[in-house]
Amino acid sequence: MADLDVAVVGAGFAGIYAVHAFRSAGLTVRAFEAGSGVGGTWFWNCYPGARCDVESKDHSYSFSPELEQDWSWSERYPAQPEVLRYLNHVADRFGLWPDIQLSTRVTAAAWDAARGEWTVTTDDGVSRTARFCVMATGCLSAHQVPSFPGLSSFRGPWHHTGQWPREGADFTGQRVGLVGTGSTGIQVAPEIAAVATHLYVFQRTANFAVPNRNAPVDQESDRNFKAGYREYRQRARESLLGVPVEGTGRPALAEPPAELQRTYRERWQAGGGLPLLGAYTDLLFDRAANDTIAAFIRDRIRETVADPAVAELLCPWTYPVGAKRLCQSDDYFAMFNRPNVTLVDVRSAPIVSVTPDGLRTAAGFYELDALVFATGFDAMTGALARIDIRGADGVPLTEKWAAGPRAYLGVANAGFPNMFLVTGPGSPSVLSNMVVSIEQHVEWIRDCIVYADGHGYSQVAATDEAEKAWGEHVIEVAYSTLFPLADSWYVGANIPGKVRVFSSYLAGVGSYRERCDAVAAAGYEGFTLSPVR
Ligand code: N01
Repeated sequence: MADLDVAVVGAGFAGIYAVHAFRSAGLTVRAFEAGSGVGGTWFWNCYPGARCDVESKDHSYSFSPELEQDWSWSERYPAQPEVLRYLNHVADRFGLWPDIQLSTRVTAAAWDAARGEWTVTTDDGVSRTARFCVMATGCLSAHQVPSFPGLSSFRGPWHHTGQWPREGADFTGQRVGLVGTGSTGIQVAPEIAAVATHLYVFQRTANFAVPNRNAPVDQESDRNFKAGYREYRQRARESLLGVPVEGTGRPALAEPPAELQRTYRERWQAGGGLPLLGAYTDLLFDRAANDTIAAFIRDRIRETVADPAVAELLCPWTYPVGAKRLCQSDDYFAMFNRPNVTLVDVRSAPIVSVTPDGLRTAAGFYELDALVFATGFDAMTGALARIDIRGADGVPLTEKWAAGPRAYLGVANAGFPNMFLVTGPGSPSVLSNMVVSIEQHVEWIRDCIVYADGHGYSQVAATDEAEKAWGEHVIEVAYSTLFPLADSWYVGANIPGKVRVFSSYLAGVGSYRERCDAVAAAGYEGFTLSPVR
């Protein structure tokens, strides 16, 4: 008999809820977490300025109406320490700690066909068996440091934002180089600039960013909002992106120019990326429509940045707005008006090497005391690829995914029976409100296991045909949008040599949920369920 009903890998938003949900269904469960605390992405990304770009009322669990009512967020967009406090509170409140094993990295997971169970091995050298294995490993948890020649010779400290030192890093009085200007770089830069003698921002691709208009949450509006929280959550579940967004319902290209500008301005003033991207029905589908919002944002950059040459360099031109994650910051562009900040274009003159004293580009040398890499992640597949996962006949997952990741509904892999992925490739995942998607997946997986147990099945395995058809559908939907036009981590373009595959399902969390529910209602269509031998 297996040690556990379910082994869960990871204890971020997904793993924490998985422990609660599976346990509540009467299953024995243990989550293995590499970090010394829970939180996943919110544990590791403790760099200064780390903040969620989804509002706190959305970036929170909906499974417990009591939790939802009792917890009050202090800010519209929660900062990393507050999200971490929230997740620790959830673990306390639901008594999850006995079933979460911290500081334990899962190194391997192997399917034992004869016994019909997974053997999960951890870095303490211990192996446990489990009937089911649930990968709650996160989409953005394998950080990526570029292989610049000479990095090991650098005399000062260097940090990747995704592995930030828990004791913090003090840049007071230092010359700091920051590589990377995605969501993370844009958040950390103003914090470093506020204390450093000088900050050099090494930019390869300019990024669109919109204001947060972050503000404290006042108690009265919090009370009023919470009175309708259940209905709001339902709308979120049925929505496109897992956040209810009020659009105009009209295409931008049919809008009179003055009205278009008025709408963009209003939404820019209110803050947040989703209200802008959701303003018109064609913004993510038609390049000409998208150009209208791109031009609007470039104008705001020019308006904010005093030096016209710097402003031009900060203006993105090479991809549609939203096709890379739309960044959010209240102070990134204005930061370039500080005398102690220099923008360095490493598109025209790439980084050549790191020396003991600084960083060399094709055009010059920058003397530095510290280096910060906000260079992103091996997204979607990286965390799984770093575990030796072997399915039926010992086939490694990395081999199966050599031509790109595939998973039926983004939740199960053909050839890997009784293994489930939370927000895996082929599900809405990173192009949705992650917490909405996590809850939906965890509940669907729980129900599937309960169904199998209740009907005398010991094995649940996605079929090749179902997985293939789903993969084709995901790609077809993606290519009806503008998303594939960017060299983004959404397609794996940020990792040298990675196969380029668009791996998020873009038809919306509402219709995706319907599809998953229909699969379940049809007795898990697309899966083979095998009886207990
Ligand atoms: O990573 P990224 P991130 N030389 O991959 C540059 C979520 N998130 O950590 O664009 C020079 O987006 C790279 O340049 P380029 C969110 O979903 C959320 O910022 O490839 N530069 C790019 O500028 C987000 O999308 C929040 O040309 C190099 C940057 O590094 C995701 O995490 C906050 C380079 C990497 O950008 C990832 O964001 C933070 C090289 N060799 C993150 N290699 C919020 O909730 C890479 N770059 C707000």
